[in-house]
Parts: sequence; C-alpha cells; structure tokens
Amino acid sequence: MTLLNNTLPEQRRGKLKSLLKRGALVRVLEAHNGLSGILANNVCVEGETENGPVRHEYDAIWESSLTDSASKGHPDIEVISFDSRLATISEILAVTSKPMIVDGDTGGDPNNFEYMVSKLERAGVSAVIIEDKVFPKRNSLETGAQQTLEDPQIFAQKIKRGKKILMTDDFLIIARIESLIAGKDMDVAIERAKIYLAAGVDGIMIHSKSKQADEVLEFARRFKAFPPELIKGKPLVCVPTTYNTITEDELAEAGFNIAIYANHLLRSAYKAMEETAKTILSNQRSFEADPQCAPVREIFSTVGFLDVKKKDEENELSTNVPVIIPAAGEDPVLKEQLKGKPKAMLDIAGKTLIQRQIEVLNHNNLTDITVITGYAADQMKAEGVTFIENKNYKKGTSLQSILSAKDKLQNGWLMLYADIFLQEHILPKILSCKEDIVLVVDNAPQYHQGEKRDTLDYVISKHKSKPTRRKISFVHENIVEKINSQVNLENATHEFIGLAKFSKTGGEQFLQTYQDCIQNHETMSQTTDPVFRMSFTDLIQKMIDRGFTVNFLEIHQGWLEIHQPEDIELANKLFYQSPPKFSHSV
Ligand code: SPV
Ligand code: MG
Repeated sequence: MTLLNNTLPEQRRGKLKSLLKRGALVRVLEAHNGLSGILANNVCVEGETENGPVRHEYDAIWESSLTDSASKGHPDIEVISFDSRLATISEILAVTSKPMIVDGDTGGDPNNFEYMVSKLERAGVSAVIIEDKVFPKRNSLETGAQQTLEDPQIFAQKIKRGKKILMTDDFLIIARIESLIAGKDMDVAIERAKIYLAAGVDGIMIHSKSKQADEVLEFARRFKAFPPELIKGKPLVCVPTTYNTITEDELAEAGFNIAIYANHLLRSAYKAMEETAKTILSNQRSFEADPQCAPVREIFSTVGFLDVKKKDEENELSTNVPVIIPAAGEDPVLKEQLKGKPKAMLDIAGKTLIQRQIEVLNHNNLTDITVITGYAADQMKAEGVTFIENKNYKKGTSLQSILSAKDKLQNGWLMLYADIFLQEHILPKILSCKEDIVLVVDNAPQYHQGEKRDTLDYVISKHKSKPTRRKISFVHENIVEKINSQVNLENATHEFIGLAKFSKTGGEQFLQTYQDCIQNHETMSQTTDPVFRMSFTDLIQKMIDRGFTVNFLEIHQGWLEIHQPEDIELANKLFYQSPPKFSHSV
C-alpha cells in the first residue's frame, strides 16, 4: 500500500550504517521517481544453490543526478535545482523503506551544502555523496566533456562544514573522487582521498569511466594500505557502469563496501518506452505493443490501487449493506397454513416471518432492506423495508426476483431467502468476510447422513473431504466446488442456508455471468430449462464453472428454514423460548 508511510525518517536514516556493519557488499539501485523507487525497494529474486535457498534484493536506493535530470528531460549539469531534486527524493522516500544514498553533485558552495545536508538528514536519507568538481559540474561518463576539479582543500573545507551541522550519527557524508574522470593519474586520486579522510569524511567513492575495473581495483588496493586509523569504518564506494563485467563478489573481495547500479532503471525504461511508442506507430494500433507492456492491473497492484479498492469495498460493506429478500414465489407445500398469503407473512409466535427477519437485520445495522414480492403482493406488509414487485414471478425463479432489485446490486449486497430464521451471531460473521462471494453453509450433511430433507441447496466443498472431526476453518480456504442440482445429500459436504454476501466485485461477476448466460442462451447443464428458469444457486454454479471463486462460511446450526408444516410448529415452540435456540436437526 503506497498511500501509507512505509517507515519514518528516524527509522530509515541509520539503516545504511547498520548494513555496512553487517560486512557484506551493500547493493544499491538507482531510482528516479516513485514507481522506480518501489521496484528498487521491492524487487527480489529467489533461487536454489548447492548451499541452499538464496534470495537477492537491493539493499539501498541511489537518487542519481543523471537519472533525475534525464527524467525531467534535462542534461546532468546541476541545472536542476536542489529543491527540485528534493521533490524527487521525497517522492521516492514516500513509497519505500530502504535506505537512500543521494547524489549531491558538487554540493554547491559550503552554504548550499549545509542547506542540502540539513534537508536530507531531516528527510531520513542515509548518505550524500559529493564530487570534488567545480560547480556546475558536467556528468562524468561522457568522453571529452569538460571536467574541472575543485581545489582539494576547498573541497575538504566543504566536507567539514557539512559534518559540523549534522544532528545525528546516522547520516554519512561521502567524498567522490573525480581525478580519474578528469584524466589525472592515480596518485592524484590517492592524495585527495587522504585529504578528505583527514577532514573527517565518512567514506570515499572512487569514480571511473574505464571499461575495465583495473583503475578502481588499483585504487582499492592502495586505499587498503592507508593507515588503519584513517580508513577504519570508512566505506569504499564504486559505480560499476562502464566496467560492468566485474561481479559483486570480486568488488567485495577488492575491498569495496558499496556498489551502485547508478542508472539502469532509467536506461531500460527509456528503451522499452521507445520500442512501444514505435510499435504503436508502425501498426497504427496498440495490439502489437501489448506484450511489451505490464498489465494495467500489475501497475494498480504496485501502486496500491487494489488495496484502495479493497478498503473501499470494506467501507461499503461495513456501512449499511443492502439486503435483498426474494419473497415472490407461491409456496406449494404450505398452502393450507398460508391461506392465500405470501410465505413471508406466516405468523410465528405472534410476529410475521418477514418482521422477524427485519428485526435480526436491523440489530446488525442492516436497514436497507428490499423485499421482492410477487404472489399475493398486496398482502405483503412490513415496516421499514422497500417492496419491489416481480410481476413475472410465476415464470421465473428467485434469481429473477433478485435481479429485479438491480439498482441495489451495484456496491456489494446480502441475499437472504425469505423463509429462514437466523440467529443474530451469523450476520456479523458474514459481514466481516473479505472475500468477494461468500455463501453461508451448514455442515449438517457431514453429521446427519441419512436424514433426508427436501432442500436442493447442497454444496460440495473443493478442498475438504468429509471430516471426521471438527476443525477451525478459514473462509478464504473454503471454496465451493459444486452447488445445487449437481449435488445430492450423499455427496454433499454442506448445505446452503440461503444467506449470501457479494462484494462490489463479486456482484459485478454475478451480473456479468448472468448476462453471459443470456447472450449464449445457456440452459442448465442437466435440464432443458431456459435461462429464466435458472435459480440463484444455478447461477452460482455457472460462476464457479467460469473460474470465479465462491467461498463459504461454515456454520453449524443457528438457523431454521420453514419448508414443512412441522417447521412451523418447531419455530413457534422455539420463539416462545428466550432466546430461541435453533438446532437444524429437525
Ligand atoms: C549519477 O548517477 O548521476 C552519477 C554517476 O553521478 S555517473 O553518472 O556515472 O556520474
Ligand atoms: Mg550524478
């Protein structure tokens, strides 16, 4: 999640020093904006060697003057102001947690340098490297570019000024020796290193644009031979851009403590961008360029957009989720008891079934309730709900009723069958589920084999064979493999109780699958029923067949459905107890 702080300045600043104490070569990668910073911070490779598993990642981030300037479309000649550099630095720090080494160019004059050091230390940067050239410097890599070295004593003075204003021991000032870049010989470089060390600098970077590592290796050899008190705890830094065949192990062996890959993310991004731009031009469409591009979703994931989406959904789900109760159908079994009324109007211990459902929902802050009426719609009465009439209830199923509340299905919703009683504790459980589609299922079929019941909503779980003993189950691991007409009591692991939750994404998948079925005139797999006869659980099966994940929340008891006259009797009895205790094994 990149909107939040990954670390704080005081936590990050000392990390480079700690890494150096570890003794291994500190591997540093350039970043020039937030996104490349995230990559430098997070990319890792893992593998196996004969000595066991290995994991490689970058230890720190290099904020380069070359790539910061180039990102802004300008040459690396100290024309980009320090405050503009600081904006890039802050951008990267905001989305990373690893230590940062800043390329401070010449550092300007001593006052400029104090300003730079104070701002960087405050920001949580771990080190600044300044080069011993005269302001405004020219980039070091271009052959023939004018390179004017600073007087070493003046440069040493600047180092002293910087060191003096530091407020912590965590921040390093490293001197970068440009003698070899300016065509001077090794003795000059060595001499300057001694002067800067004597002035109290925290480390030395030797720069070279030679194709071979010989120059830096010779410098390292001579550096090691300096008096121990001069170099004790003073890291030696290199930038192997031109001499790029030398390995990290070889550099470490030579005595280097920090290796900086100084411009590789910018250079590779530039090449990829140019290639993509040309591919689109050549083809006059973007299809051919697509394989060269990261999927949009990968970028979304990297910059934290998917986290934001998830949080938005969680917010929506924690605030008055719409509840859809499909109650349109005529009950063929309880005709006698209902006397022409809809089933939801059945009186149970002095209150209608629907009123009891509303009370339980309201107790869980669910007040946006839509009841879909159909059969005997004019007789459906309840306080505090919206009624939508499904005039075609005879032709369709409860799925058609649910779909008639389409406006409520846009931002996450709950579906509750009209003929079940729930104990209160079930609703908070399903509301706290993070998964996109969750069905509440009872594990009764696992314990009550042989009790034939008339429900059709049996479920087979994907991972679990029928357990012999109870264990804790986690919703994200509970995946529905089959539901409804393809499942019978003998092979069922669970029974769907008629309560389901959809997140915004889950709801979109639900509607999208339905549209798909309509467009393809899909009938149910084992019957010739047309699409409109498809039930809610049939559509869930269609979603599973298309690869969408449907999770389940497992419960044991705590609910009661009204399917048979005996269920009414039992419910009446239970509701005269307080609180009613539902045992599903009727
Ligand atoms: C940078 O990355 O800006 C550097 C290293 O200073 S170099 O470009 O090699 O000079
Ligand atoms: Mg630079």
